[in-house]
Amino acid sequence: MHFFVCKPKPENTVAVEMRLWYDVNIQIYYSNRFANPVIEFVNSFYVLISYIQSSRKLMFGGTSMKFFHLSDLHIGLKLFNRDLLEDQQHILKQITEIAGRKRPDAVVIAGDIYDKAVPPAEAVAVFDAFIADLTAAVPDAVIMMISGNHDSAPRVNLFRSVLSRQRIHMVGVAPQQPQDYIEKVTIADAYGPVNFYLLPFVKPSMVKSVVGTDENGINFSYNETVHRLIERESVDGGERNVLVSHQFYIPKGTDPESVARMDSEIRTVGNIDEVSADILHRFDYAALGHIHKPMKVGGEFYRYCGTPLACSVSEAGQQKGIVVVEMREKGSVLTDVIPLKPLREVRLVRGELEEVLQQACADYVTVILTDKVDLNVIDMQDRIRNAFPNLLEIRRETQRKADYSKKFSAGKNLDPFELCCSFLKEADDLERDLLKDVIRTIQEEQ
Ligand SMILES: [Mn+2]
Repeated sequence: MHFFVCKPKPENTVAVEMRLWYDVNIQIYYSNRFANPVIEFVNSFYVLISYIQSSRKLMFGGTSMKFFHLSDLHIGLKLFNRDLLEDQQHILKQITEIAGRKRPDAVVIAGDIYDKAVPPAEAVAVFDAFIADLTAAVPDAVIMMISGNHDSAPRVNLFRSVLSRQRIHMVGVAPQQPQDYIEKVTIADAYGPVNFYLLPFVKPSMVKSVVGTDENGINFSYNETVHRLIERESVDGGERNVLVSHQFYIPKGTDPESVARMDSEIRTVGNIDEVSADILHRFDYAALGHIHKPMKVGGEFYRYCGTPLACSVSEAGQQKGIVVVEMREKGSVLTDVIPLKPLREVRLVRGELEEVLQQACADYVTVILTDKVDLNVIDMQDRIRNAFPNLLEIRRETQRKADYSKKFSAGKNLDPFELCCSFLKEADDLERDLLKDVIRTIQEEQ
């Protein structure tokens, strides 16, 4: 439960203050026009009830605001041409159920709502159902989301001002003009206001009319752009502030190549999109999206929550979850992760064919075969597909490749067997025996 602190006193009202409990006072503002005494009474009754609920929390603890940090839903994503909509529906339903139980004051989705800028109609329907279910499960919660690099900014921005009146803030488009600022949504709890800065994904070209260009009229780097965009905001350091953003933040001085990136992320050549995370220090918490593996960026409270559902085989084995953030008094933030259980895991199954077949399951599986002997390809594929109805791909680990890096030393007088062995370096005893047989047969035929 949250309540909005109404300060200063609204115009044309009379304040009536009463003591509720010990030092908990409430103020009710009556319109001094008394247009309709019945409505005035009903309104003040609602105000009273909401203050009593808040005050109860104040007395029994748990007054701080809690929010869910999610990102990278990638609704509509296909994994090896397999439609994940059923899996995505399952995970979104789980998020809704957890929200119903934990009752967060806000739910934040830090970009990449959809996988494609123009999502298929079925994906839009899944997202629509998710938001409808979520608002039904937690009608008091404020829902905030931004567009990611996979989303279409103007599409996410649709009905932005209309939806904001329903406490749903869908911010698709970043500031466009010098007079525009990052959308700020303020929610108050017993400790005062918490300001959420909702910054959608930006490319330098998208905000050059706001942050400017260098002396030659060339766009600034991603790093310079995001820094300038955030630095021009007047962030009140005395209040609690949260940044919601979808960029590639890395701790200052870190090599971007050292950050574990997933196959489902769009990467820029030469990591030109990196942004130094020192800019995040203006905030008490940064709810980030873009990196698909859950990780922190140079601090406990600057973090990527990761995808709620694995979007690529490279994410196999990662525990996905919702980051629950509790904002207590200024300087005190608590985080917790609630694990999510997918309908089907994304897994790697590695081994020789017979071992692999014993691990039959309905998960999304990439099979890595380590067999050195040749397999009947058609038969092998059929057997694997039977064992794994949701097979993604089959990889062969032992691929015989010629080593072109070394020069062939024709000067050495090698017999045919030695020559072949020097080429097939990894051959085992069985294969060597086979090789001997073949060479002998050929020599006998000559
Ligand atoms: Mn993403």
